Amino acid sequence: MSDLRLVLGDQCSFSLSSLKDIKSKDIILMAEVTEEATYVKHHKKKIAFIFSAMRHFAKDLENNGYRIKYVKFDDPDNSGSLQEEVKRLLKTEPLQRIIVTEPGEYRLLQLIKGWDKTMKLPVTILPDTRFIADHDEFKAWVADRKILTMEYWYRQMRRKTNLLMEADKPIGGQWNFDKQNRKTLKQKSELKKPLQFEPDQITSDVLTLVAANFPDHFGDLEPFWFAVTATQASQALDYFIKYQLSSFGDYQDAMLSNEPFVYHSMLSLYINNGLLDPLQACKKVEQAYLDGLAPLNAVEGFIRQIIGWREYIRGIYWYHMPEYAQLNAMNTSRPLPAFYWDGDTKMKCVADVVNMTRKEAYSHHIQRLMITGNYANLAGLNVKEVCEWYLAVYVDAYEWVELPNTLGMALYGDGGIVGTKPYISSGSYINRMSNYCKDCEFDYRKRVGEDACPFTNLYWDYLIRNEPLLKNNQRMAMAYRNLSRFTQEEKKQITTQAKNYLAN
Ligand code: FAD
Ligand code: DLZ
Ligand code: SF4
Repeated sequence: MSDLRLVLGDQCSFSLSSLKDIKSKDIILMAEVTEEATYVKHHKKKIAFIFSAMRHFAKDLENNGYRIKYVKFDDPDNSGSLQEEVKRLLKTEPLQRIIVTEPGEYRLLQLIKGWDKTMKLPVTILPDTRFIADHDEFKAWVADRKILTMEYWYRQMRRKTNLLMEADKPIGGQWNFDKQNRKTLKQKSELKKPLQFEPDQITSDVLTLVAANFPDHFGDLEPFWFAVTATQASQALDYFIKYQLSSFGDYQDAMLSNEPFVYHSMLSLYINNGLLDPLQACKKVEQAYLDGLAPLNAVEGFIRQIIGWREYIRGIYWYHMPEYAQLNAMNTSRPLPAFYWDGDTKMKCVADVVNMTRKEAYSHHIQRLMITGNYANLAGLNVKEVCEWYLAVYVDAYEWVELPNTLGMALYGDGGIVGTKPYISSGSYINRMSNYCKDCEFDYRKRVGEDACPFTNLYWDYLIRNEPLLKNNQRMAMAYRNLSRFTQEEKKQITTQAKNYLAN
């Protein structure tokens, strides 16, 4: 008897554990379903990317001789859910077992775990071996410590992968060159965009389908230029290494209006859906350093994002779910303002990030953190609504990676699991790292007054409002020392203006 091998939308990899030891009579099932496409209202480009990559991967599997059942979204018999599609296949094929690589979302894992009973068939859920560490390694690491500092996890991953190592020492004599990676970029020099691809017939069909079926989802569908095959994603990586990697480190934190990519790689979407293998990508980047094509601060910075942050974030998610998704340490409840969707705000920085997000389904890390994330935190926006926004609007977003980044890193909603203090900044730091403020109606220096920058005003208001929660945090000591220099009258003015801003 044969087995059913279910492959999910973000599992477009030949190296998948569920495809290992596959027998010629086994059937692979891939399905485009309403339930997955609408459990949050994903950006149109994200749906198109996932469907097109799925269709290309299914074709590759077929060309390699695998038996595959591919259910298109507009198949008249499509039931709309993965569970019902599995059941439908079981009606026509005598299958003895369901094999699947574990999904990246707790909700889906729970659902699949229940199939043993609902399908009356054994379900084998295999580890996702596309990550460098498995769940047990992370658990063991957590067991040894009170504070989960990413840097120490990263060092463990460096030793494990042997990336940028000389025997047991880091190349260059230090593990981390982050201090060199905060240069500002006030004007556009020769910025290149990530490598872009013309839609082929498969992608064009998907674009028509998405336009017809998801008209009320956020975002521009076209122009659509993402890689949708492993070969194209690998070309995008090579292009990044050739043209952008050398400056990646220096300008990692820099923001420029109308420039969503700066020197960022725009590879997360391919790594997360399986078109690019994270370790192989890091090895290629390491090779660029060894060949003298890129400096150590850039190469180390890039590798740290992937083997350090990416693996750490995933570890946090699985270690703390499902309780993690319910946390709201700052007790926030303010509804998400409409400008997160339409970009209609006088805050130049926020408008730029939202507009870029609408256009590209992308913004880079510092924009997600210091602009939309920082604002959400300072304004006390409802954490669930904010997390749902991030999950919907970014092409690389799956809950395992989106949730700890948003709830933990950006909102401090996990009360200090990911970060030891809230990531908050006033307009001054935004001005230092970007060119937004010079064209803004607000004045980044002012905390009160008609043109006071909302970030600057809310930064101080946040400290005042959250003093009981934060004043004993050692890492907030400097901020509270600065606040203590304000008179009661100054504090009152800040608070009054903040109330006004938030009400409007
Ligand atoms: P680069 O800057 O070129 O970095 C290289 C690679 O490192 C990325 O491709 C990515 O694979 C990895 N990486 C870097 N930082 C992180 C991180 N913090 N966590 C995990 N991987 C990282 N990343 C996602 O992949 N999906 C998300 O849904 C997501 N949501 C985020 C939400 C918030 C509020 C914040 C602050 C960050 C979020 N990130 C998310 C992390 C990071 O912003 C993106 O990985 C990055 O912007 C992707 O763009 P890039 O490929 O150009 O990255
Ligand atoms: C995000 C997404 C979308 C939009 N559509 C599908 C789909 O139609 N079929 C599918 O198998 N997966 C899809 N996905 C990805 C899943 O919702 C889910 O986020 C990941 O599989 C978690 O690892
Ligand atoms: Fe953003 Fe304030 Fe600068 Fe305007 S002045 S761009 S609101 S930080």
